[in-house]
Amino acid sequence: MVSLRFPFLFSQPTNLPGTPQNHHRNASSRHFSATLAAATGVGAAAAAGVAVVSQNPNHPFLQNAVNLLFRDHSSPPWGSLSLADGSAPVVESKTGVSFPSVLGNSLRLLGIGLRKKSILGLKNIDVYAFGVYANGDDLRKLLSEKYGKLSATELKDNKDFNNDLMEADICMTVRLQIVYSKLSIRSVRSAFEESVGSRLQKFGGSDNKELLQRFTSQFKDEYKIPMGSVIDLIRERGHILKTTIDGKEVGSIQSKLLCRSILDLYIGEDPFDRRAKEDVEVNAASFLQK
Ligand code: DAO
Ligand code: DAO
Repeated sequence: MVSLRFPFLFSQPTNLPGTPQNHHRNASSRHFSATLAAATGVGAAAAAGVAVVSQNPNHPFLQNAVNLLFRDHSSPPWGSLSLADGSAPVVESKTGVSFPSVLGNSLRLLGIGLRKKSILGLKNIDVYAFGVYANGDDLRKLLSEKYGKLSATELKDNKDFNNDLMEADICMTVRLQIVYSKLSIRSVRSAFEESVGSRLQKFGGSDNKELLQRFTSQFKDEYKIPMGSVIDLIRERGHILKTTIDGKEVGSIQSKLLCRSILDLYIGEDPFDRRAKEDVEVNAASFLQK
């Protein structure tokens, strides 16, 4: 039994892609879910797919995932749609934060999620919503030879595929949109010493304090990151991690280990939001079959 969830919601068409403070807390939204019994074959999948698609014809991720289910069979009755057709921004359901489906022309939104933080084990706060983007041409060029023949179901939870997504020289961006109103630079530093620091140690082995120090020293004490701030963590070609805050570059570091460690927070073994990771895998897989 394979369960695919689609936790995405649709913003209003008035959202401007790339607008930094595009929170739509009152956006009407629905939560869709489709459970597809792979073992029972195309019939069940078609029934589930039609039911969900008919509720929301503009859902880019959903269309894409449904297309994937049919790729080895006949086209679905409502016609073939691809991620490229879905240009509507996608809204994270709990926070109402909106993500453009395309960033800078070439980066496609693959999944969105929420970063929470537990405070003294007492309460969980929502810190930021995030969207994971990748360049579709890079995905195809670098991964289709190895994985192009596998279905989305086979690629979901496939460790090699997941590792290659994080390690290959694919342009990717993780966009963070802050939803917590009391974020201090001090708490940000200590949070990423813990989150990024543990990954640097895991993948780098030896002492990586210097790299973490270089990363955190980009973020000066005087920076403010109020609610609504947009931070882009951009992996450029050559494993360069460039960081921007509200569109302004704050620093750039060339390190494959750092890029890999940052991506691991979102699509690695123990991600902040498991659903986001699954959606990224399924949607990344869809690029390999085009
Ligand atoms: O106010 O003590 C508090 C809670 C602070 C939580 C900080 C979590 C920071 C997560 C990293 C944010 C990166 C932009
Ligand atoms: O959520 O634990 C985490 C790690 C987030 C890593 C990204 C940090 C970028 C922080 C920019 C802060 C600007 C002052």
